[in-house]
Amino acid sequence: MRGMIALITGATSGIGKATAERFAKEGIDLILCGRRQERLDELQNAFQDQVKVHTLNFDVRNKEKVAQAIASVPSDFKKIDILINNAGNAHGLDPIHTGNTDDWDAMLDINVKGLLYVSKTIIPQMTDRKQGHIINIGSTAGKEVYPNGNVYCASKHAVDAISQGMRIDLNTHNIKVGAINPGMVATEFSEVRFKGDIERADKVYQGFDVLQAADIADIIYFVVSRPYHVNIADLVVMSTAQASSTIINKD
Ligand code: NDP
Ligand code: 8X3
Repeated sequence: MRGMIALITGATSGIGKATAERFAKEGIDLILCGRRQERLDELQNAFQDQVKVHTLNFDVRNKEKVAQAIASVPSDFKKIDILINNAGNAHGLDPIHTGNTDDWDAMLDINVKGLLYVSKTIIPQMTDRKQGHIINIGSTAGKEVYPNGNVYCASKHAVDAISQGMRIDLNTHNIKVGAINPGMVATEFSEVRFKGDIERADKVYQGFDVLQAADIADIIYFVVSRPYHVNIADLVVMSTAQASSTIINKD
């Protein structure tokens, strides 16, 4: 896959970071996006001996900044072959009647609108070339709803619908669109959800053999490395111990 270029949102942590590592190992040049500049710099230093790396610091919520950042990539990074729409998080875990409206805004603005803004900026160069691969990171929360998951689940159901819509609308443009929907993965996800309460976050992933970010990165690499006529459209991936959002075989 040497010579291909991937843009990964949310590359500073978790699934996005592990995917960047995996892609670098496979020779895929990288445009890495996130808001934490120090981490972007660390990633650039870590991978630049393996592949070409360009970093972009922007908040996916800001549509002007998204467009400016992506327009600013040097000419040798303009032909983006693979877009990994991964940036996102849950904010809060509250019943609908006591939920925090700032949390709702964050989840819908980042997970749904941010994904759309990034996609809108990148898709035209794919349709022009009649080639490209978009992978949206959904969730089991986009396939079912769990107690107190309300708006996060809604945001991931929206990602599910957007993935299907993209696949339909981009069909005649020869563009591959797929979604990968993980169950629980041990990342900074719960730390963000519980607003820095590490003890509470750690408990989410204790007592069972939870998926790691590298497990998802392996699958993402498998998906992007299929021949061009093969499109893995939709995958649900859970740890063996997990049967649904609420059924987990814990010690
Ligand atoms: P992490 O918290 O480890 O990573 C989230 C990434 O998103 C970070 O790189 C963060 O970068 C970026 N991000 C968050 N908000 C913004 C923003 N406003 N603008 C730009 N970038 C942003 O979580 P995960 O790796 O677990 O999450 C990645 C994706 O996987 C998300 O879409 C999540 O919903 C999904 N997912 C996670 C699961 C899990 O159990 N962990 C399971 C199923 C799906 P920075 O802060 O530097 O901007
Ligand atoms: C993350 C998985 O079950 O914590 O999307 O919502 S879950």
